Amino acid sequence: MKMVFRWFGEGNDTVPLNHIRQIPGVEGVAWALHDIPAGEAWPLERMLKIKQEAEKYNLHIDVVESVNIHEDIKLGAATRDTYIENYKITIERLAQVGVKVICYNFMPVFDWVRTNLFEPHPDGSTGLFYERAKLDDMDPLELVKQITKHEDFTMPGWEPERLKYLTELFARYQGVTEADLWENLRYFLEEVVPVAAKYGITMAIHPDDPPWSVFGLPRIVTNQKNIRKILQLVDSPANGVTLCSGSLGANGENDLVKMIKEFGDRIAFAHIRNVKLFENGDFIETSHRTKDGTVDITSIVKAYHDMNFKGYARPDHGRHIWDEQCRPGYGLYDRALGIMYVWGIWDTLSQLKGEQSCE
Ligand code: CS2
Ligand code: MN
Repeated sequence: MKMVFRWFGEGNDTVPLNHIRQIPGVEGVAWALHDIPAGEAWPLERMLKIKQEAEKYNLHIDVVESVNIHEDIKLGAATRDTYIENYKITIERLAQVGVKVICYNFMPVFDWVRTNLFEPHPDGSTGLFYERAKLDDMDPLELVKQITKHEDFTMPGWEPERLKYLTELFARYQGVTEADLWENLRYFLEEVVPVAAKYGITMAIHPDDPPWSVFGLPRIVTNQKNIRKILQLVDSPANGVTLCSGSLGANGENDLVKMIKEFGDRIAFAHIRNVKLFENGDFIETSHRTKDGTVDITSIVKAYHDMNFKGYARPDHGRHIWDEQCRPGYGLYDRALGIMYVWGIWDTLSQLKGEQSCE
């Protein structure tokens, strides 16, 4: 398992690279050019600059999260081919700087959705929270206002350029069904997966967060059956998955251990996070520790260990603890604790098996 840490880039992240490299066992950063609008080709010079910065701290840049997909591709609009061509150019350039995995998602309009970024836990820390009844009653524009009211940071997936045309976008999604979204994903994958394969890159789709429809928009990366179907749409090792235990775990019916066993080597990137589910359908992000949430992180790490997982992994969101000034979900402290929890399980299992290292 190759541990990485999500990093938003110089000047755009409160966590500096020299701190990231001090987290035990972290070898690289999961990065992106967050200011480039979806649909544009990423410039090579910018990629080279990130590589140079990371390498100063002995960190690799093998994993990109995310190269976002233009809405016209998800909508299957006539203009999609231009954006797909740009995506292919980005893949080719990313390969030139040594990237191995591209994480992306296929959620219409929004990326992850929560109703409160600072919901208190009993111990005084806070976590990202989803209140089902509140969301069901909410106008999407109101939610955008709430998520973006903290002007000192942009939240990934809630970039201003994406939100500018929200009303228009919602109108365009009227009548777009799950079947349409499947068809548009198939079209996209048939175009880009052969290019990724040619350049030794794996495309790794991230599950929808939460894994159900919000605001009436279709969502399809939601469960084992659908992920199986996605991997079969283009049956190539270059068509992989980012298995996010936090996103999928928000639906108590998703069995992550079963998914790890089934998808095996097609998991290019493991996101490890715990969430606590409530009976009314609400959930809150917790520490990584198994007993703090509903997701059995211990068994998940064991399943990766049992299959001798060689892919990349990262802690997913963390809580907001110790008054850290940071982007909610993306502080240093709780994510670093999460990494140590994962290594604790991993190394113990290795030792029980008579292995030496934490590779
Ligand atoms: C999520 C997403 O995993 C996460 O941190 O909050 O923002 C994720 O990065 C994207 O959906 C991947 O494309
Ligand atoms: Mn994730």
